[in-house]
Amino acid sequence: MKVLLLLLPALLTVTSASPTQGDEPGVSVAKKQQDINHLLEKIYDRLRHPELVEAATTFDPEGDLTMYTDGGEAVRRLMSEVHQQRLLQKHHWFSLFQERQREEALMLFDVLIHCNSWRCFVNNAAYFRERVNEGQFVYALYVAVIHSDLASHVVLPPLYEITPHLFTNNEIIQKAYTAKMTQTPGRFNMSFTGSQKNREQRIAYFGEDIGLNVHHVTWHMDFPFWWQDSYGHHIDRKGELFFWVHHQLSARFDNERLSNWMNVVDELHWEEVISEGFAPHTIYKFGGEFPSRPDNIHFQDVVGVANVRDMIILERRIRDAIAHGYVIDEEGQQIDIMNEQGIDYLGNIIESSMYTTNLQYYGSLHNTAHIMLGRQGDPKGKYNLPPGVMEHFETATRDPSFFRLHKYIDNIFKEHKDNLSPYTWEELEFPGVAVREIEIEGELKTYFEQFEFNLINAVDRSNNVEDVEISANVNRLNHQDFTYNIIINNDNEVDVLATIRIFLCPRADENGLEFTWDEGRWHCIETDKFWRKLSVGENTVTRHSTDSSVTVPDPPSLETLQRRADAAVEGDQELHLEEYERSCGIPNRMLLPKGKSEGMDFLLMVAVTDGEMDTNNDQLDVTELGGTHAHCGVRGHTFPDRRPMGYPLDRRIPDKRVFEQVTNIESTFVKVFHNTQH
Ligand SMILES: [Cu+2]
Repeated sequence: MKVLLLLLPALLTVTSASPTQGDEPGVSVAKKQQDINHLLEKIYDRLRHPELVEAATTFDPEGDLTMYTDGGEAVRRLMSEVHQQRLLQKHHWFSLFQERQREEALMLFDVLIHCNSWRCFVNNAAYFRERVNEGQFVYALYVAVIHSDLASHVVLPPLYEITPHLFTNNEIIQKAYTAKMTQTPGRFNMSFTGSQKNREQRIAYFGEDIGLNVHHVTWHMDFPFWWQDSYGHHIDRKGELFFWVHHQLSARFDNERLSNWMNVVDELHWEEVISEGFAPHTIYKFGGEFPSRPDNIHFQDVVGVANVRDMIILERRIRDAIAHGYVIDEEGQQIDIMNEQGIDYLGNIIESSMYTTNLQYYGSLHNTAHIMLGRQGDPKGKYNLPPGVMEHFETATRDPSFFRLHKYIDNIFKEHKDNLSPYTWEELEFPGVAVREIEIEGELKTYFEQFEFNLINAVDRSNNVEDVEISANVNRLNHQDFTYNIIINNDNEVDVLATIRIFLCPRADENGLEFTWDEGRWHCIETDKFWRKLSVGENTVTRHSTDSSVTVPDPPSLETLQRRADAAVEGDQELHLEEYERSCGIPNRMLLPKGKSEGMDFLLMVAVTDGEMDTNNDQLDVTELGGTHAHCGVRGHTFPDRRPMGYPLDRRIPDKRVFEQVTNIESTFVKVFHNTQH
């Protein structure tokens, strides 16, 4: 990502030797990176690194309460649970959707987020790594690194290497154990679940992509549903982002389906059968196999979670609010949602997050639906099965029912968006600005490639059996890099700041029937959004596909992070990991949908809108705000784009002429080719 060189000057000075703001001097980012690497190595085993072992044995979390910004309140709570032995044991599965398990993980997060020095952070992490459940530890540490200022610039290793069980299948795990026990290095080909008899198998490469899974789980760590502002800051437009990110995931899934001659996915119905079953072929590190679900089962009440009828009632209350145009808060006051903020209220209510206006009344439709779907294999708990794939953000998108659920949720949001009045000419235009030409340099071409990732953390460590090299090979979607060249005229007498929004929209359904503008706009993929200053006269705006603000590059492996951090600590080289700081974002290689070998038709839309009006930051034309702001915002800041997410395609388009009349929105037809011979 070349543009990252233009990042805020502060980032450029980050080297192995530089202290970070607000922390004790002398602790470099490289040292912090090293600590995190060691903390996450072989998480099912005891700590090995001498410094951390020392911390885990001699550190007293309650020894000096001045090291916490909350006076030690959080640490006292957690320690009292430790002393009373109330915490979930180690060597047990962990699910964030289990209330008590989540509470415990958050107790640890609460301790880490209230540390006022790195020493406090790392000592507590080491101490509790040896005392709390491994899944809870990993979750708390990841979320704390993401949200704590102390850990800024630290890169989290890809989760598929830290908890590989949640990203690969049991066949591979078994092979990994055999390789280790027989001391035979192995590189195993990992195939997607299911067989070719299953139509859904055609798009398994999407839901089972390990990079997409990392994006999904990290997004939910950046924007946790349990977040409260007392942790230190308010998360801007969290509800709206919940809508937008999942809407985009649904749109991407539908585009993959269309690329494979399948229809767009149908929504889930509480009173109809769940047509697609799912056999996850995935195993917990501790707790056995993930439960399967046969085809065409009727939804059953889940003991201790919810009845199907409760879900229908929650849905009705929400749809009623949308029809009324207002939601109600806990005091019974009405909050108008017939405006740009309405979607944020609805997102918070539907997910639901702690920002919901009324948890008691609107409940938690999305989160509860995840648990309901996860338990359909054992709804009464008769067989004591562990949670299903839908109960982990790491594994949820594997199950086709994930996309049915999210189409259902998305349609509720659409009902609200469709109630708002369509954008007028005035709301769309950018006076004096005209898009003259949109050209793509390079072909839009996708292909599958092999990717290898390390499985060493999947197997136990033993004093008697040496580790051998073990890795998995997966097929994953990629595309050739390309460049947009956009010619834009600025007929104003002054330079203007422009927001450039790029969307890729499918043109026809699986039968080749062309979508109307109003149908098609809901399936558009946001491929980029950025800011540029337009000089008076003609401007050629060049933008590379690798710079997209919806995507992230492939993360470095834990081994690379270790090598780089070690070298930086020893002073041999600088760390320079800035471009990997965020793992929230669609993998760049998945920017384009697969397309077809003979070429699949898309409409590429470029909307150039007034940057002065729709941004929160006047530096936007020279900074990239950490890369992935379009789906992931900017950590600790307001969302940089003031317009509704998805603008200008988020509202009904009853008359396409309004889009044709404005000069600042133009589109062109493109084809996406899939190369099977790569
Ligand atoms: Cu999600």
